[in-house]
Amino acid sequence: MDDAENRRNFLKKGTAATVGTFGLSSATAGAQEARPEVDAPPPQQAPGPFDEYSRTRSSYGGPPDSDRFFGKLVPGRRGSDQPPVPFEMPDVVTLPWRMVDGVKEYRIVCEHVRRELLPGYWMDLWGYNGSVPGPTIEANQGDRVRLIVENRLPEPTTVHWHGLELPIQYDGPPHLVQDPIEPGGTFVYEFDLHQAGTFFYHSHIAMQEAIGMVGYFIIHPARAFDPPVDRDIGLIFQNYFIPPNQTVPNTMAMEWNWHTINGRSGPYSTPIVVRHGDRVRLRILDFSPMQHHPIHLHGHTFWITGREGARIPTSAWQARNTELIAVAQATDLEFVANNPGDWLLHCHMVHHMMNHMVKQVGPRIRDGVDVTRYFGSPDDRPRPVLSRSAAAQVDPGYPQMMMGMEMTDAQMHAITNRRETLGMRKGWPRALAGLMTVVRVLPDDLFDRVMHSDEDIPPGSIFDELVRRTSS
Ligand SMILES: [Cu+2]
Repeated sequence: MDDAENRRNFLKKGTAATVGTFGLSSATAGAQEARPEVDAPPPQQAPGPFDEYSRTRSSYGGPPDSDRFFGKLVPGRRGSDQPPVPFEMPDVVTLPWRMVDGVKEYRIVCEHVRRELLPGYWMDLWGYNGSVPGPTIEANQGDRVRLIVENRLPEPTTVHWHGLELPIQYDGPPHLVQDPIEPGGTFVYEFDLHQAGTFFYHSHIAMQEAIGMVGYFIIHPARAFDPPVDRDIGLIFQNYFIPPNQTVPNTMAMEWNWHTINGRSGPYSTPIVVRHGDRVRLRILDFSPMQHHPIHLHGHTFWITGREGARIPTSAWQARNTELIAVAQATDLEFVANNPGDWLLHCHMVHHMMNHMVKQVGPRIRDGVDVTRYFGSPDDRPRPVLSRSAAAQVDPGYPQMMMGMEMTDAQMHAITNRRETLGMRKGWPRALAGLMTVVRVLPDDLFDRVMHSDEDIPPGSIFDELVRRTSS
Protein backbone atom coordinates (compact mmCIF):
# COMPACT_ATOMS: atom_id res chain seq x y z
CA MET A 1 0.00 0.00 0.00
CA ASP A 2 1.58 3.27 -1.03
CA ASP A 3 1.20 6.57 0.68
CA ALA A 4 -1.37 7.86 -1.79
CA GLU A 5 -3.50 4.80 -1.18
CA ASN A 6 -3.02 5.12 2.54
CA ARG A 7 -4.22 8.66 2.30
CA ARG A 8 -7.33 7.62 0.37
CA ASN A 9 -8.08 4.97 2.98
CA PHE A 10 -7.57 7.44 5.71
CA LEU A 11 -9.94 9.88 4.08
CA LYS A 12 -12.60 7.18 3.78
CA LYS A 13 -12.20 6.19 7.40
CA GLY A 14 -12.18 9.79 8.50
CA THR A 15 -15.49 10.37 6.76
CA ALA A 16 -17.03 7.29 8.33
CA ALA A 17 -15.83 8.34 11.77
CA THR A 18 -17.33 11.78 11.32
CA VAL A 19 -20.70 10.37 10.35
CA GLY A 20 -20.60 8.03 13.32
CA THR A 21 -19.88 10.83 15.72
CA PHE A 22 -22.67 12.91 14.26
CA GLY A 23 -25.12 10.04 14.63
CA LEU A 24 -24.25 9.59 18.28
CA SER A 25 -24.54 13.30 18.93
CA SER A 26 -28.01 13.42 17.38
CA ALA A 27 -29.22 10.55 19.52
CA THR A 28 -28.08 12.19 22.71
CA ALA A 29 -29.11 15.71 21.78
CA GLY A 30 -32.55 15.27 23.27
CA ALA A 31 -31.08 14.60 26.69
CA GLN A 32 -29.00 17.75 26.55
CA GLU A 33 -31.49 20.35 25.39
CA ALA A 34 -29.58 23.22 26.89
CA ARG A 35 -26.73 22.93 24.40
CA PRO A 36 -28.09 21.94 21.01
CA GLU A 37 -25.72 24.10 19.04
CA VAL A 38 -22.68 22.56 20.64
CA ASP A 39 -23.73 19.22 19.20
CA ALA A 40 -23.82 20.47 15.64
CA PRO A 41 -21.61 18.35 13.39
CA PRO A 42 -18.12 19.70 12.87
CA PRO A 43 -17.42 21.02 9.40
CA GLN A 44 -15.78 18.51 7.09
CA GLN A 45 -12.10 19.19 7.31
CA ALA A 46 -9.50 18.62 4.67
CA PRO A 47 -6.58 16.54 5.88
CA GLY A 48 -3.85 18.60 7.43
CA PRO A 49 -0.19 18.51 6.48
CA PHE A 50 0.59 15.99 9.22
CA ASP A 51 -2.22 13.55 8.54
CA GLU A 52 -0.26 11.23 6.31
CA TYR A 53 1.69 8.28 7.61
CA SER A 54 4.58 6.62 5.85
CA ARG A 55 6.29 3.33 6.63
CA THR A 56 9.51 4.71 5.22
CA ARG A 57 9.93 8.11 6.80
CA SER A 58 9.13 9.72 10.13
CA SER A 59 5.55 10.92 10.00
CA TYR A 60 2.72 11.82 12.33
CA GLY A 61 -0.30 10.16 10.73
CA GLY A 62 -2.78 12.22 12.72
CA PRO A 63 -5.33 12.91 13.99
CA PRO A 64 -4.76 10.89 17.19
CA ASP A 65 -7.87 8.77 16.68
CA SER A 66 -6.64 7.63 13.28
CA ASP A 67 -5.50 4.03 13.09
CA ARG A 68 -2.44 5.30 11.20
CA PHE A 69 -1.42 7.70 13.99
CA PHE A 70 2.29 6.94 14.49
CA GLY A 71 1.71 3.74 12.56
CA LYS A 72 -0.62 2.37 15.22
CA LEU A 73 -2.37 -0.25 13.11
CA VAL A 74 -0.12 -0.15 10.07
CA PRO A 75 0.74 -3.75 9.15
CA GLY A 76 4.20 -5.08 8.42
CA ARG A 77 5.17 -6.95 5.28
CA ARG A 78 3.83 -10.20 6.62
CA GLY A 79 0.32 -11.23 5.67
CA SER A 80 -2.47 -11.42 8.23
CA ASP A 81 -3.17 -15.00 7.14
CA GLN A 82 0.29 -16.23 8.15
CA PRO A 83 1.11 -17.73 11.56
CA PRO A 84 2.90 -15.53 14.09
CA VAL A 85 6.52 -14.84 13.16
CA PRO A 86 9.01 -16.83 15.30
CA PHE A 87 10.29 -15.18 18.44
CA GLU A 88 13.97 -14.27 18.69
CA MET A 89 16.35 -13.03 21.37
CA PRO A 90 19.78 -11.55 20.76
CA ASP A 91 22.43 -13.62 22.57
CA VAL A 92 19.95 -16.22 23.87
CA VAL A 93 18.80 -19.38 22.12
CA THR A 94 15.37 -20.98 21.90
CA LEU A 95 14.90 -24.25 23.78
CA PRO A 96 14.38 -27.22 21.46
CA TRP A 97 11.41 -29.47 22.05
CA ARG A 98 10.11 -32.75 20.73
CA MET A 99 6.60 -33.97 20.30
CA VAL A 100 5.84 -36.99 22.49
CA ASP A 101 2.34 -38.43 22.28
CA GLY A 102 0.86 -35.09 21.35
CA VAL A 103 2.71 -33.20 24.08
CA LYS A 104 5.54 -30.71 23.47
CA GLU A 105 8.35 -31.89 25.70
CA TYR A 106 11.17 -29.64 26.87
CA ARG A 107 14.20 -30.49 29.00
CA ILE A 108 15.41 -27.88 31.43
CA VAL A 109 18.62 -28.16 33.41
CA CYS A 110 19.17 -25.89 36.41
CA GLU A 111 22.89 -25.28 36.79
CA HIS A 112 25.85 -23.03 37.43
CA VAL A 113 26.62 -20.97 34.32
CA ARG A 114 29.68 -18.92 33.50
CA ARG A 115 28.59 -15.93 31.47
CA GLU A 116 30.77 -13.33 29.80
CA LEU A 117 28.99 -10.08 30.65
CA LEU A 118 31.61 -8.09 28.77
CA PRO A 119 34.55 -9.48 26.80
CA GLY A 120 36.91 -10.97 29.35
CA TYR A 121 34.53 -10.44 32.26
CA TRP A 122 33.32 -13.95 33.02
CA MET A 123 30.92 -14.12 35.92
CA ASP A 124 29.58 -17.07 37.88
CA LEU A 125 25.81 -17.10 37.69
CA TRP A 126 23.08 -19.70 37.91
CA GLY A 127 20.78 -20.34 34.99
CA TYR A 128 19.30 -22.95 32.74
CA ASN A 129 20.87 -25.15 30.05
CA GLY A 130 24.14 -23.24 30.13
CA SER A 131 22.54 -19.86 29.59
CA VAL A 132 21.61 -16.75 31.58
CA PRO A 133 18.87 -15.85 30.92
CA GLY A 134 17.74 -19.39 30.23
CA PRO A 135 16.75 -20.46 26.72
CA THR A 136 13.34 -19.34 25.54
CA ILE A 137 10.44 -21.75 25.80
CA GLU A 138 8.34 -21.01 22.72
CA ALA A 139 4.90 -22.58 22.37
CA ASN A 140 1.48 -21.96 20.89
CA GLN A 141 -1.84 -21.29 22.50
CA GLY A 142 -3.58 -24.65 22.75
CA ASP A 143 -0.39 -26.69 23.21
CA ARG A 144 0.04 -29.17 26.00
CA VAL A 145 3.58 -28.91 27.36
CA ARG A 146 5.74 -31.21 29.47
CA LEU A 147 8.73 -29.58 31.16
CA ILE A 148 11.25 -32.04 32.55
CA VAL A 149 13.33 -30.10 35.05
CA GLU A 150 16.62 -31.55 36.26
CA ASN A 151 18.41 -29.95 39.20
CA ARG A 152 22.20 -29.89 38.88
CA LEU A 153 22.58 -27.19 41.49
CA PRO A 154 24.11 -27.94 44.90
CA GLU A 155 20.83 -27.04 46.64
CA PRO A 156 17.09 -27.57 46.09
CA THR A 157 15.17 -25.58 43.52
CA THR A 158 11.77 -25.38 41.81
CA VAL A 159 10.45 -23.63 38.72
CA HIS A 160 7.54 -21.21 38.65
CA TRP A 161 5.75 -20.54 35.33
CA HIS A 162 5.08 -16.88 35.81
CA GLY A 163 1.58 -15.80 34.86
CA LEU A 164 0.30 -19.13 33.65
CA GLU A 165 -3.07 -20.40 34.75
CA LEU A 166 -2.32 -24.03 35.49
CA PRO A 167 -3.07 -26.82 37.97
CA ILE A 168 -1.83 -25.94 41.43
CA GLN A 169 0.62 -28.85 41.75
CA TYR A 170 2.70 -27.43 38.88
CA ASP A 171 2.86 -23.80 40.03
CA GLY A 172 6.29 -24.15 41.62
CA PRO A 173 6.46 -22.54 45.09
CA PRO A 174 8.42 -25.06 47.18
CA HIS A 175 6.62 -26.70 50.12
CA LEU A 176 3.42 -24.79 49.42
CA VAL A 177 2.57 -26.82 46.32
CA GLN A 178 5.43 -29.29 45.75
CA ASP A 179 8.51 -30.77 47.36
CA PRO A 180 11.69 -28.96 46.36
CA ILE A 181 13.65 -30.67 43.60
CA GLU A 182 16.70 -31.96 45.43
CA PRO A 183 20.19 -31.78 43.90
CA GLY A 184 20.39 -34.49 41.28
CA GLY A 185 16.62 -34.80 41.23
CA THR A 186 14.08 -34.29 38.47
CA PHE A 187 10.50 -33.04 38.47
CA VAL A 188 8.05 -33.12 35.58
CA TYR A 189 5.61 -30.27 35.06
CA GLU A 190 2.81 -30.79 32.55
CA PHE A 191 -0.15 -28.59 31.65
CA ASP A 192 -2.24 -27.07 28.85
CA LEU A 193 -1.71 -23.55 27.53
CA HIS A 194 -4.92 -21.64 26.99
CA GLN A 195 -3.30 -18.20 27.26
CA ALA A 196 -1.20 -16.18 24.84
CA GLY A 197 1.38 -13.59 25.75
CA THR A 198 4.81 -12.83 27.20
CA PHE A 199 5.38 -15.11 30.15
CA PHE A 200 8.52 -16.35 31.82
CA TYR A 201 9.87 -19.07 34.06
CA HIS A 202 12.08 -18.63 37.07
CA SER A 203 13.30 -20.32 40.19
CA HIS A 204 10.92 -19.78 43.06
CA ILE A 205 13.74 -19.46 45.58
CA ALA A 206 14.40 -15.77 45.92
CA MET A 207 18.19 -15.62 45.93
CA GLN A 208 18.34 -18.06 43.02
CA GLU A 209 16.31 -15.52 41.08
CA ALA A 210 18.84 -12.85 42.03
CA ILE A 211 21.74 -14.89 40.65
CA GLY A 212 20.17 -15.25 37.24
CA MET A 213 17.52 -17.97 37.09
CA VAL A 214 14.93 -16.73 34.61
CA GLY A 215 13.94 -17.31 30.98
CA TYR A 216 11.15 -16.34 28.62
CA PHE A 217 8.05 -18.49 28.09
CA ILE A 218 6.50 -17.09 24.92
CA ILE A 219 3.04 -18.32 23.94
CA HIS A 220 1.95 -17.30 20.46
CA PRO A 221 -1.75 -16.73 19.92
CA ALA A 222 -3.66 -19.37 17.96
CA ARG A 223 -4.49 -16.62 15.48
CA ALA A 224 -1.75 -14.08 14.82
CA PHE A 225 -2.49 -10.65 16.19
CA ASP A 226 -3.45 -8.03 13.68
CA PRO A 227 -1.64 -6.04 12.41
CA PRO A 228 1.06 -8.67 11.86
CA VAL A 229 4.63 -7.92 12.86
CA ASP A 230 7.71 -8.81 10.83
CA ARG A 231 9.97 -9.27 13.82
CA ASP A 232 9.21 -10.43 17.35
CA ILE A 233 12.18 -9.77 19.60
CA GLY A 234 12.68 -10.27 23.33
CA LEU A 235 14.93 -8.63 25.89
CA ILE A 236 15.40 -9.53 29.55
CA PHE A 237 16.99 -6.98 31.84
CA GLN A 238 18.86 -8.18 34.94
CA ASN A 239 21.35 -6.74 37.35
CA TYR A 240 23.83 -7.96 39.92
CA PHE A 241 26.14 -6.69 42.59
CA ILE A 242 29.52 -8.22 41.86
CA PRO A 243 32.22 -6.69 44.06
CA PRO A 244 35.47 -5.57 42.48
CA ASN A 245 37.69 -8.44 41.41
CA GLN A 246 35.00 -10.97 42.23
CA THR A 247 32.98 -13.16 39.91
CA VAL A 248 30.10 -14.23 42.14
CA PRO A 249 27.20 -11.81 42.69
CA ASN A 250 26.39 -10.84 46.24
CA THR A 251 22.68 -11.61 46.11
CA MET A 252 22.07 -10.11 49.53
CA ALA A 253 23.15 -6.68 48.34
CA MET A 254 20.38 -4.24 47.57
CA GLU A 255 22.60 -2.47 45.08
CA TRP A 256 24.04 -3.39 41.77
CA ASN A 257 26.98 -2.55 39.62
CA TRP A 258 26.40 -4.78 36.61
CA HIS A 259 23.41 -4.46 34.34
CA THR A 260 22.68 -6.91 31.57
CA ILE A 261 20.41 -7.21 28.56
CA ASN A 262 20.02 -10.87 27.63
CA GLY A 263 23.02 -11.67 29.78
CA ARG A 264 25.40 -9.08 28.37
CA SER A 265 26.20 -5.50 29.28
CA GLY A 266 26.35 -2.69 26.77
CA PRO A 267 28.20 -2.40 24.43
CA TYR A 268 28.45 -6.21 24.31
CA SER A 269 24.67 -6.67 24.06
CA THR A 270 24.13 -7.51 20.41
CA PRO A 271 22.34 -4.82 18.39
CA ILE A 272 18.86 -5.51 17.02
CA VAL A 273 19.02 -5.14 13.24
CA VAL A 274 15.72 -4.68 11.38
CA ARG A 275 14.72 -3.77 7.85
CA HIS A 276 13.52 -0.27 7.11
CA GLY A 277 9.71 -0.43 7.08
CA ASP A 278 9.40 -3.52 9.26
CA ARG A 279 6.76 -3.58 11.92
CA VAL A 280 8.65 -4.67 15.04
CA ARG A 281 7.45 -6.06 18.35
CA LEU A 282 9.79 -5.78 21.31
CA ARG A 283 9.00 -7.70 24.46
CA ILE A 284 10.90 -6.42 27.45
CA LEU A 285 11.01 -8.10 30.86
CA ASP A 286 12.61 -6.50 33.87
CA PHE A 287 13.97 -9.26 36.07
CA SER A 288 16.22 -7.04 38.17
CA PRO A 289 15.94 -7.85 41.87
CA MET A 290 14.97 -4.32 42.89
CA GLN A 291 15.33 -1.82 40.10
CA HIS A 292 12.63 -0.56 37.76
CA HIS A 293 13.60 0.65 34.32
CA PRO A 294 12.20 3.49 32.19
CA ILE A 295 12.99 2.19 28.75
CA HIS A 296 13.54 4.75 26.03
CA LEU A 297 13.75 4.23 22.27
CA HIS A 298 15.32 6.92 20.13
CA GLY A 299 13.96 8.11 16.81
CA HIS A 300 10.59 6.31 16.94
CA THR A 301 7.27 6.42 18.73
CA PHE A 302 6.05 3.02 19.83
CA TRP A 303 2.72 1.63 20.97
CA ILE A 304 2.22 -0.31 24.19
CA THR A 305 0.30 -3.30 22.84
CA GLY A 306 0.51 -5.87 25.61
CA ARG A 307 1.43 -6.63 29.16
CA GLU A 308 2.79 -9.96 30.20
CA GLY A 309 -0.58 -11.57 30.71
CA ALA A 310 -2.45 -10.44 27.62
CA ARG A 311 -2.79 -8.36 24.51
CA ILE A 312 -4.22 -4.89 25.19
CA PRO A 313 -7.32 -3.90 23.19
CA THR A 314 -6.23 -1.44 20.49
CA SER A 315 -8.49 1.24 21.93
CA ALA A 316 -6.31 1.26 25.05
CA TRP A 317 -2.90 1.26 23.35
CA GLN A 318 -0.69 4.19 24.22
CA ALA A 319 1.89 5.92 22.09
CA ARG A 320 5.15 6.34 24.00
CA ASN A 321 8.85 6.82 23.57
CA THR A 322 9.66 5.88 27.18
CA GLU A 323 7.91 3.24 29.24
CA LEU A 324 8.51 2.30 32.86
CA ILE A 325 8.90 -1.45 33.21
CA ALA A 326 8.79 -2.62 36.80
CA VAL A 327 10.36 -5.64 38.44
CA ALA A 328 8.86 -8.90 37.16
CA GLN A 329 6.78 -7.08 34.57
CA ALA A 330 6.95 -7.68 30.87
CA THR A 331 5.72 -5.18 28.33
CA ASP A 332 5.09 -5.63 24.61
CA LEU A 333 5.58 -2.63 22.38
CA GLU A 334 5.32 -2.25 18.63
CA PHE A 335 6.55 0.30 16.14
CA VAL A 336 7.10 0.69 12.45
CA ALA A 337 10.83 1.07 11.82
CA ASN A 338 10.37 3.99 9.44
CA ASN A 339 13.43 5.99 10.42
CA PRO A 340 16.78 4.62 9.21
CA GLY A 341 19.65 4.81 11.66
CA ASP A 342 21.48 3.32 14.62
CA TRP A 343 19.08 4.15 17.44
CA LEU A 344 19.74 3.75 21.12
CA LEU A 345 17.36 1.64 23.18
CA HIS A 346 18.13 2.03 26.84
CA CYS A 347 17.06 2.43 30.41
CA HIS A 348 16.98 6.12 31.22
CA MET A 349 18.11 5.85 34.85
CA VAL A 350 21.54 7.37 34.67
CA HIS A 351 23.07 4.83 37.03
CA HIS A 352 21.78 2.05 34.83
CA MET A 353 23.73 3.35 31.87
CA MET A 354 27.05 2.29 33.36
CA ASN A 355 29.02 -0.88 33.91
CA HIS A 356 31.03 -2.16 36.75
CA MET A 357 31.04 1.06 38.70
CA VAL A 358 34.30 0.43 40.44
CA LYS A 359 36.89 2.47 38.62
CA GLN A 360 35.80 5.40 40.70
CA VAL A 361 34.65 3.69 43.86
CA GLY A 362 36.62 0.48 44.18
CA PRO A 363 40.08 -0.30 45.44
CA ARG A 364 41.55 0.45 42.06
CA ILE A 365 41.60 4.15 42.73
CA ARG A 366 42.08 4.30 46.44
CA ASP A 367 45.47 5.31 47.63
CA GLY A 368 46.87 3.02 50.27
CA VAL A 369 43.98 0.56 50.16
CA ASP A 370 44.69 -2.73 51.83
CA VAL A 371 45.00 -5.33 49.09
CA THR A 372 46.26 -8.20 51.23
CA ARG A 373 43.11 -10.16 50.46
CA TYR A 374 44.31 -10.51 46.91
CA PHE A 375 47.68 -11.92 47.84
CA GLY A 376 46.43 -15.47 47.49
CA SER A 377 45.86 -14.89 43.80
CA PRO A 378 48.27 -12.26 42.60
CA ASP A 379 47.02 -12.54 39.03
CA ASP A 380 43.63 -11.27 40.16
CA ARG A 381 45.05 -8.39 42.13
CA PRO A 382 43.84 -5.07 40.78
CA ARG A 383 46.45 -2.93 39.22
CA PRO A 384 46.93 0.26 41.21
CA VAL A 385 45.43 2.64 38.69
CA LEU A 386 45.41 5.83 40.66
CA SER A 387 42.95 8.15 39.05
CA ARG A 388 43.25 10.68 41.81
CA SER A 389 45.49 13.17 40.22
CA ALA A 390 46.08 16.76 41.03
CA ALA A 391 42.78 17.48 39.29
CA ALA A 392 40.96 15.81 42.16
CA GLN A 393 42.40 18.31 44.55
CA VAL A 394 41.26 21.19 42.39
CA ASP A 395 37.75 20.01 41.60
CA PRO A 396 36.04 18.27 44.51
CA GLY A 397 33.83 15.47 43.25
CA TYR A 398 36.26 14.22 40.66
CA PRO A 399 35.95 11.67 39.14
CA GLN A 400 32.37 11.39 37.88
CA MET A 401 32.82 10.22 34.33
CA MET A 402 32.48 6.52 35.13
CA MET A 403 34.07 5.67 31.82
CA GLY A 404 37.28 4.10 30.82
CA MET A 405 36.98 0.40 31.53
CA GLU A 406 40.20 -1.19 30.56
CA MET A 407 39.84 -3.41 27.54
CA THR A 408 42.48 -5.04 25.45
CA ASP A 409 42.39 -4.76 21.69
CA ALA A 410 41.17 -8.35 21.52
CA GLN A 411 38.29 -7.54 23.87
CA MET A 412 37.32 -4.50 21.83
CA HIS A 413 37.52 -6.62 18.72
CA ALA A 414 34.96 -9.00 20.24
CA ILE A 415 32.57 -6.06 20.51
CA THR A 416 33.13 -4.43 17.13
CA ASN A 417 33.66 -7.52 15.02
CA ARG A 418 30.13 -8.90 15.32
CA ARG A 419 28.16 -8.89 12.10
CA GLU A 420 25.34 -6.89 13.68
CA THR A 421 27.71 -3.99 14.34
CA LEU A 422 29.38 -3.70 10.94
CA GLY A 423 29.50 -0.23 9.43
CA MET A 424 28.54 1.54 12.64
CA ARG A 425 30.53 4.65 13.47
CA LYS A 426 34.04 4.02 14.68
CA GLY A 427 34.05 4.41 18.43
CA TRP A 428 30.35 3.60 18.87
CA PRO A 429 31.02 1.31 21.88
CA ARG A 430 31.96 4.37 23.88
CA ALA A 431 28.30 5.46 23.72
CA LEU A 432 26.93 2.33 25.38
CA ALA A 433 27.19 0.78 28.80
CA GLY A 434 24.95 -1.14 31.15
CA LEU A 435 21.33 -1.28 30.05
CA MET A 436 21.91 0.08 26.59
CA THR A 437 21.68 -1.49 23.18
CA VAL A 438 21.11 -0.36 19.61
CA VAL A 439 18.20 -0.81 17.20
CA ARG A 440 19.60 -0.56 13.69
CA VAL A 441 17.04 0.31 11.03
CA LEU A 442 18.57 -0.44 7.63
CA PRO A 443 17.13 -0.21 4.11
CA ASP A 444 16.99 -3.60 2.39
CA ASP A 445 20.27 -3.28 0.47
CA LEU A 446 22.22 -2.15 3.52
CA PHE A 447 20.50 -4.75 5.72
CA ASP A 448 21.59 -7.47 3.30
CA ARG A 449 25.14 -6.13 3.10
CA VAL A 450 25.46 -6.13 6.89
CA MET A 451 23.61 -9.33 7.71
CA HIS A 452 24.15 -11.56 4.69
CA SER A 453 27.19 -10.50 2.65
CA ASP A 454 30.89 -11.18 3.02
CA GLU A 455 31.82 -7.75 1.77
CA ASP A 456 34.35 -5.72 3.63
CA ILE A 457 32.34 -3.09 5.48
CA PRO A 458 34.59 -0.37 6.89
CA PRO A 459 33.67 1.26 10.19
CA GLY A 460 31.29 4.14 9.65
CA SER A 461 30.46 3.25 6.05
CA ILE A 462 26.89 2.12 6.64
CA PHE A 463 26.22 5.00 8.98
CA ASP A 464 27.59 7.54 6.50
CA GLU A 465 25.40 6.07 3.78
CA LEU A 466 22.33 6.38 6.03
CA VAL A 467 23.15 10.00 6.68
CA ARG A 468 23.68 10.63 2.98
CA ARG A 469 20.31 9.12 2.06
CA THR A 470 18.34 10.79 4.80
CA SER A 471 19.91 14.16 4.04
CA SER A 472 18.93 14.18 0.39
CU1 LIG B 1 17.07 1.06 34.71
